[in-house]
Amino acid sequence: MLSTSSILLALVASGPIFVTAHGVVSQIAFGDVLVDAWAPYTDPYRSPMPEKLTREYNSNGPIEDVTSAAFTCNTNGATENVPVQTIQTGVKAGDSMTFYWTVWPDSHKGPVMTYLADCQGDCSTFNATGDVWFKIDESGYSNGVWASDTLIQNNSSYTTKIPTTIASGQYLLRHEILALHSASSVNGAQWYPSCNQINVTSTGSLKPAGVAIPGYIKADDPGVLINIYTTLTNYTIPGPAVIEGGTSGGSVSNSSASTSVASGSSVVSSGVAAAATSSGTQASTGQQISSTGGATNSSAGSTPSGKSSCSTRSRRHHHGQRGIPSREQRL
Ligand SMILES: [Cu+2]
Repeated sequence: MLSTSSILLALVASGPIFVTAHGVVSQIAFGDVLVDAWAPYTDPYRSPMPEKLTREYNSNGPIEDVTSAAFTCNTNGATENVPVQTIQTGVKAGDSMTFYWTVWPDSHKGPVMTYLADCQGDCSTFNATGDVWFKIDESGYSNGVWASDTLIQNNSSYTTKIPTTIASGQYLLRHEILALHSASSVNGAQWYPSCNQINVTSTGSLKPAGVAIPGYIKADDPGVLINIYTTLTNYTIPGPAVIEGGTSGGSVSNSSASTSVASGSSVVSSGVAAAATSSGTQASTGQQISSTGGATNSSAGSTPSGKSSCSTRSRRHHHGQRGIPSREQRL
């Protein structure tokens, strides 16, 4: 009893620290199907290790070198961007797609971007190098509000959709927040990408031209090397233009925003139960979203994956005392 109380007290006491940590996408809703994304601080230690639709990565910390292999799909130790062998989650083009981030720190202001890469067949054998990435959604800065601010207001979530213009097939889905709080020096901008293997059903036929990630984006691009603490008249979102049929601002800035938030709450609520009971087979079919509702911002951060992503490891990393070799040392 005493130890349980101590743990609870410790959790309560460390609450504010969670808010200052980095973040990850913990769950994704494709239409009415909710799937758990990779949880870097719990999934590697589960037995058997769950297989998710997300390509594995080992930290909720940022990527800061835009020339690094880790810039593609986040960092995973010696080998980055390792394909998931079996999981491709089915997605219908045009359905809503909501990324649930763990509690996102208010200080980490910046744009939100979403890309696809055509796996040219099976994503489990696709390495995603070369000019393969095209952008399907972006949201930057307008009227003093960053996309990250809006994300926080929307229960730490971001809603967009797969364009109906693209052809059916397997794609790698790359969603990221770029945090600009330290971006006034080169490689100070912090990228938080992750990649998910999905199988898209669409009536479209578009095969958009792509760019390389890493490669296309430079450390001194105007939207990357920037002091956001001055008065900004405009902001140039990094990367290529959004493709035909893609979206700007997701659906968070139009009339569907309130719907997204409302359904988002219930998704998170059911997600707690889903995460607690799933054992690695959930990603292929997903969990049906219940309509029980009642979740809040704080409950979003208290899902198992949300809690674990705000570990002391990340806080140490945040202050530059990373205990693992740098990407430069590893490459
Ligand atoms: Cu951070």
